[in-house]
Amino acid sequence: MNLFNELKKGLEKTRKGFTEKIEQLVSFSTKIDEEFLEELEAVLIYADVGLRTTEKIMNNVRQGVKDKKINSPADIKPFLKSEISSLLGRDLIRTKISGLPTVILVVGVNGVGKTTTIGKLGQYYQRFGYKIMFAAADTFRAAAGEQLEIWAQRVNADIIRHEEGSDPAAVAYDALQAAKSRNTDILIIDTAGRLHTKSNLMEELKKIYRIISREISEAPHETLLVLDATTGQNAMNQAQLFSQAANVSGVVLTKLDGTAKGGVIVAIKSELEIPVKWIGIGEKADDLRPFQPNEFVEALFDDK
Ligand SMILES: Nc1nc2c(ncn2[C@@H]2O[C@H](COP(=O)(O)OP(=O)(O)O)[C@@H](O)[C@H]2O)c(=O)[nH]1
Ligand SMILES: [Mg+2]
Repeated sequence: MNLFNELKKGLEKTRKGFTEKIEQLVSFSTKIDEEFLEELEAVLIYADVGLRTTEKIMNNVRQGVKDKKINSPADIKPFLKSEISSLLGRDLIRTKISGLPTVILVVGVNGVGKTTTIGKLGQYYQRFGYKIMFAAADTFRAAAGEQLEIWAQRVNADIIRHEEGSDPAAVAYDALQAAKSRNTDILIIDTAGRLHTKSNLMEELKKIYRIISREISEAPHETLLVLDATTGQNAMNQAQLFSQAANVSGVVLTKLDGTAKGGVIVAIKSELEIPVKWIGIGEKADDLRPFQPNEFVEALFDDK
């Protein structure tokens, strides 16, 4: 299967819950009336496009009807496609790999897919011949370190790991020293995400952040916030929370394959000031993609 079809497959649930619902609505409607517009709004909300963004889109749809850009239900799909396309923007935003090492800090609550994403990032960058190191700064669960260790072996990355329960900032510090002395290109730091100790977690992240930028002033070059697409609007709240503790520079939206609520990506892009940089569409090493808005919209709306 080629990359585009794999992406389409990863978005299958959202295609069913969103694109196909729009197609059904269109095929059962003869004209655009208030009832049609209400049902369209419900489809957007169900797909977790978010209240504010849905309102914005619906205002444009109503305006489009007024301006006669939308004349029949059949005009809705192409109109929505171009609306969503313009909300998502066009640019692929890559992490610049420069300086030895480029430091990527990965944050987010438990279970969203941080460690898996780090493994997948390792797989992605390894293909370009970069020397990669992981730092297991989630020291709260032994399993987290073991999981990262397995990924490190699989993608041929170095790993710095301390005992369970040790200071995460110390792991980050050691990893930075090791990465500098071993000429590592990319150092990716895993962190813990226990939300029940919210303020501690945020303090801990700030401390890790301080240590990193003390050792390398431009670092972390990237702070990726991992959000689980299946949690829909909850992901939006997490984004707000984490932005306060760390200078989040990009979002990784995982588990798009497991949800019909993939519309959350539109809400993230249009309501937060943080770009989506990667999307996760499965559990395997290759199931992480740089987020390309154009390709995403094509895959979402493709009717073949
Ligand atoms: N289906 C699917 N599962 C994922 C994806 N990313 C991560 N997972 C799964 O989510 C679970 C939690 O991932 P983990 O990396 O341990 O989360 P962490 O606690 O944030 O480090 C694991 O079972 C992963 O395989 C994804 O894009 N799609
Ligand atoms: Mg983890």
